[in-house]
Amino acid sequence: MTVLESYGWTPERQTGFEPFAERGLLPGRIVVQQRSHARVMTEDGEVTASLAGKLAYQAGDLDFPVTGDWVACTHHPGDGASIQSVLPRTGLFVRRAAGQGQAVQAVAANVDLALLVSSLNADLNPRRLERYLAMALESRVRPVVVLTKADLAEQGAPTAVDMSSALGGVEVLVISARTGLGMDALSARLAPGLTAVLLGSSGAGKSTIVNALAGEEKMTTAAIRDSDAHGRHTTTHRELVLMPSGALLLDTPGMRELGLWDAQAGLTAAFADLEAQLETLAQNCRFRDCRHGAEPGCAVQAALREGQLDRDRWQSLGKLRAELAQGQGRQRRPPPVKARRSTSGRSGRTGSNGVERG
Ligand SMILES: Nc1nc2c(ncn2[C@@H]2O[C@H](COP(=O)(O)OP(=O)(O)OP(=O)(O)O)[C@@H](O)[C@H]2O)c(=O)[nH]1
Ligand SMILES: [Mg+2]
Ligand SMILES: [Zn+2]
Repeated sequence: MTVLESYGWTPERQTGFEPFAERGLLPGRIVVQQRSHARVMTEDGEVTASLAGKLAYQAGDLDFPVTGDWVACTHHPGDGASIQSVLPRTGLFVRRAAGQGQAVQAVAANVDLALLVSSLNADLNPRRLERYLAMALESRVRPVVVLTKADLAEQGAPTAVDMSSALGGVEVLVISARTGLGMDALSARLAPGLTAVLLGSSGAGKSTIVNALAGEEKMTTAAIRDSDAHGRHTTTHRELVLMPSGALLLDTPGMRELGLWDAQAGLTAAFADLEAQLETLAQNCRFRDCRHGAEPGCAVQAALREGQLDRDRWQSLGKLRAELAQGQGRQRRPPPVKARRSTSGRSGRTGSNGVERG
């Protein structure tokens, strides 16, 4: 197997590359992208490449090369390498740029699987996982939730089954990179040539997973703070690492602010079961345009009271929807879930319009 093949190069990619090869360019895969240059794996080994001026100038946010991208470069030994073009992508993980409203950023390219990593210690937060899940689904990258540090889990910590049902049925693995628990099950998801991006908050244990699967210290790791169990933002760049098994892991820094961009599609998929339940319940609200707030005869509120509807998930769906509506510059709708069979337009009042069912 050639170096490039071990990084996921395929005969299809080789065919698509012909026009570039005719121009004397070399294919390569970005293993680390920094501001002005990148480390690129080529058939000649790893080279440091600058970005061709026209590319840097022409590129919109999403076209800009990122870790995991396949690129066409010039390479003149002694003269350095220069990235001329980004080759077509088979999967792009995106997020909204921190604090910038709507700007969308590419996180990682040519990704097949997203490992959403969360620690089973004090920092476990299903609501945050829901956001990563919405991102993965919007990016059309298959998610697997990885709950790590099982050796530190206290009694009563959620099981894989609990967590999976809290997250609408997504696959959940429980592991410990320290004791090796569950690492075989994780390895089994990582076929040779497959690229998996690791996402999760700082200190969750992403780089430790890379090192455990690599069998050596590829990435620097650091202890979390005692005071609040938060990480120290140890990993500062995104890096693609080839595992001895042949899989590729793309380690990322814990995100400071997890923005949602136009995640409507992802959101819908992450909450599909809840949406279906709400739709059915809403048929039984007294008012057809019930906003499921303080209206009398609201079936949604009744289901919440009786515990048939998960209040945490219902609230987090509402928050995510509000955030999305705001991010898209749309009018913010105050209630978490709007009525499906509203008959009248918006009246400006906050309650229902008082349209009782006939
Ligand atoms: N006990 C235990 N500790 C772990 C486990 N996995 C990671 N840790 C520890 O958790 C701390 C943070 O791990 P990192 O791998 O650096 O976390 P990270 O997610 O890469 O963090 P950033 O790079 O800051 O985003 C380190 O002290 C690890 O040794 C585990 O399975 N069990
Ligand atoms: Mg790290
Ligand atoms: Zn209602």
